[in-house]
Amino acid sequence: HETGPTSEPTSPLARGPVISPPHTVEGFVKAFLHELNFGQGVPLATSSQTDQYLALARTVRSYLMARWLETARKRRASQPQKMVGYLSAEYLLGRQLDNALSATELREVATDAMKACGIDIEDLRAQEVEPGLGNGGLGRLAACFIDSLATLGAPSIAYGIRYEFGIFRQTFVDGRQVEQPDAWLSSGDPWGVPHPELEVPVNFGGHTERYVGEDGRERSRWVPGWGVIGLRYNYMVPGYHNGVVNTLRLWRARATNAFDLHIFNAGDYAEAVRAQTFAENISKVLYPEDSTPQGKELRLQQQYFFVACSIKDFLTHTMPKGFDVRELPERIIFQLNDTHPVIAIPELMRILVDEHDLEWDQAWGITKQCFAYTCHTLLPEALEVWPVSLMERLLPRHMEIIYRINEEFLDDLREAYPGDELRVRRMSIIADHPERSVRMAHLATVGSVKVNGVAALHSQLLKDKVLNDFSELWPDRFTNVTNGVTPRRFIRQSNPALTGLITETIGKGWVSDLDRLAELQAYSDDPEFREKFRAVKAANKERITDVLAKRDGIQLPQGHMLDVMVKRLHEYKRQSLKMLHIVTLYDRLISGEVDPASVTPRTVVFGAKAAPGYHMAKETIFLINSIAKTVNADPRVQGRLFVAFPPNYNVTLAEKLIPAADLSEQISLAGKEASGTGNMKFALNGALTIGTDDGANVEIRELVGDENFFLFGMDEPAVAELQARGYRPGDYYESDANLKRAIDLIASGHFTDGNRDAVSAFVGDLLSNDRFLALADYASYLEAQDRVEAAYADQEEWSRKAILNVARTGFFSSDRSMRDYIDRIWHIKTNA
Ligand code: F58
Repeated sequence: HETGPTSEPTSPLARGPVISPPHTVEGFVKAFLHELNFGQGVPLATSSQTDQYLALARTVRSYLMARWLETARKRRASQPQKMVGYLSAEYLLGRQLDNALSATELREVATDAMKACGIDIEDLRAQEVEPGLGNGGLGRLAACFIDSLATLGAPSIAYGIRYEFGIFRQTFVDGRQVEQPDAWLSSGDPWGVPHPELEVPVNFGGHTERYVGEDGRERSRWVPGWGVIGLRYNYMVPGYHNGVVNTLRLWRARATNAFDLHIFNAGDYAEAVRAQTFAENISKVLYPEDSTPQGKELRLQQQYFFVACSIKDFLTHTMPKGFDVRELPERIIFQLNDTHPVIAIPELMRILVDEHDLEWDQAWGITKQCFAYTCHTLLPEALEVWPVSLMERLLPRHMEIIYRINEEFLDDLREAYPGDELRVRRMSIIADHPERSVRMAHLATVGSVKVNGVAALHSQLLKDKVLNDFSELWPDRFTNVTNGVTPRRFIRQSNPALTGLITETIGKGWVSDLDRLAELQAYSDDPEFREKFRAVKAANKERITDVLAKRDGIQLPQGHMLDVMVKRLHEYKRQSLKMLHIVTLYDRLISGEVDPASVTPRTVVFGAKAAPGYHMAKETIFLINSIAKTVNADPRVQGRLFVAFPPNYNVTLAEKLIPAADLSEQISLAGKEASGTGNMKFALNGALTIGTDDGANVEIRELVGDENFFLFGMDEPAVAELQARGYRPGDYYESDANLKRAIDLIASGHFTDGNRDAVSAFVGDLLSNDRFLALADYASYLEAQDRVEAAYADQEEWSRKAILNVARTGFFSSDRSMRDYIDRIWHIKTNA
């Protein structure tokens, strides 16, 4: 597909450019009706909205496809050229239609074309089910990055897994989370282009055997036990207004024919079908764990499956036939999105040594240059390890290769640090305790040109703590690339009102050059601009009010400050701290301690999914829902405090919610949130942040200025010091009257219909454990929230701060992140 035909085409048609359907209403209507009639097989008159949506999506796809083919043709013509291969187990894409329409400048044409067919395009837009092929920040980051790579015209290809079921759909039953399967493919996959004819075999299991090669050298060979087939699905990734369309290639697993045939011939039909299911399970479902990966065998199968398909695909389809693998470092750099694809390192070694007959040293020299690794965490329990026993059973040849990589690495270490056996053991790729296992982060670090963290503080802590031994050995290998978000989706598409205001003020170049937002600074003192800016916020609040009413039957009160905390539910993110704040606000109102007329009316919106097996997180969800129910029903706080927790927070909801927010909650314990990317989206949409000195909050505050950010809580060194001293949450409870009242009110069963048992586990943990020090930061948080309230009372000043947040956060464009990777890690050339 990327590689051309082997002989010169004879027909003149084969030499001409690809013909796109015309960019006119008429042309679009024609293409649409063609898809509807001959693709869906229905006439317009009797077509359903699903038919119409699918035909519309396929029509837009055909425009993309023309550009995709053209992009590929140009790339072929400019070879050899170094590319980046982005390897990620997750892509949290969000809906595709809007993005494709605006990238290709087809929005008006498509809207008018639908109108000509008697269809409101808005109705069709609502039909799209977002592909939720990711858990949270890491998956959404990958989606932002591929958008930016296309917009920068970077020669790149992204690889991942086409999960049949993405992140679960969250529902609440009696306030408790219940997970439903996300059957995103059930009404078709109009954006995917399948290529079932291009099968990639992937092997597993079996054993290795030694043999002597023709050259007299002793070698190892893998005799696999079983295998599956990888099927290719291409998704098009359009750049913004630049004609480039890149590829996201997702793999689906299918049983091998040979496997089936063998069993069919043995006459066991049922067993053959079972084998099929077994193979297809590999791409069946996204693991819904966030932050703490589960060491499940199927997960390792998924990882190897997509990595093996991707490397094979790159070598055989993207590289020209007969190219010399010794040139690989000049042709590709694979970016490892966390440790999930790290098995790619021994896989490339296996291909070079076993299949291309390279000497070990030469193969290792090449392999080390072909990878770079991004770490997304600081939680020690989140660093992936795989039991050696499992690795040996599933990937015996890879285990051998890992052993040899480790052996040579440890030899080097003993030379560099004679006598320091403790250090050698700490750094080893193989851990001995509590179980012999492979430390994937160590393997990644040893096998990569660069290792990066995702925000300045995080990268520093990686060097100083998590991978300290490695950074001492190889200081130049470590670097930082601060995360970013795509302004196309998270401003232009999600906030058309703000987009209009910015464009009428500074022109439209900012969408692909976000630093230009700085030009808005001059307007922060302009009363007229402030007025318009407030009108944008008000309109976005109206919009989210409509969305939540329709989507969930939630009636948001009007005229409130909108205080939003949306992210995965995790103890380190401290939704519990936010809860304590709400209880305190509520308590102040019902106790008569404050005059209701004097407090700023506030609506708190939560959005959060908990990993299905994460008990404490699920208890927290139940408690938030319980508090919401009680608070919202209490006439004493009506019009002053409201709590909303719409279920199933996803990209589609984020796009409506974030632009409406006044206050962005980024309250993780310092040193635990690697970066955060929601924090960037809120600031860019004119919300002020209340946050700790953590992750990218640090950089946001530096850029927007202390006076435009509500900082609270301990910083990382203070946290470390307190933990070293011995943290005792009970002390804070005893000594802080506000805190005691809030916790006592929860413990009394006030929010759970008098049921104390329903909250005892949560309260017990808070008082005796509180792993993420929520109680220690409570007083400081409360004080910061009081500052927020005072600031919000002065709407002119608040507007100024909000405008400055927008104007000063252009740095957080994922275009800038991608340029950082390109310049400092990948060293590739862009052609746009
Ligand atoms: C997130 N990690 C970080 N992991 O928590 C966040 O601070 C950062 O902004 C973001 O990455 C992007 O760099 C994250 O989302 C996961 O979801 C993994 C999924 C697979 C299991 C382990 C966690």
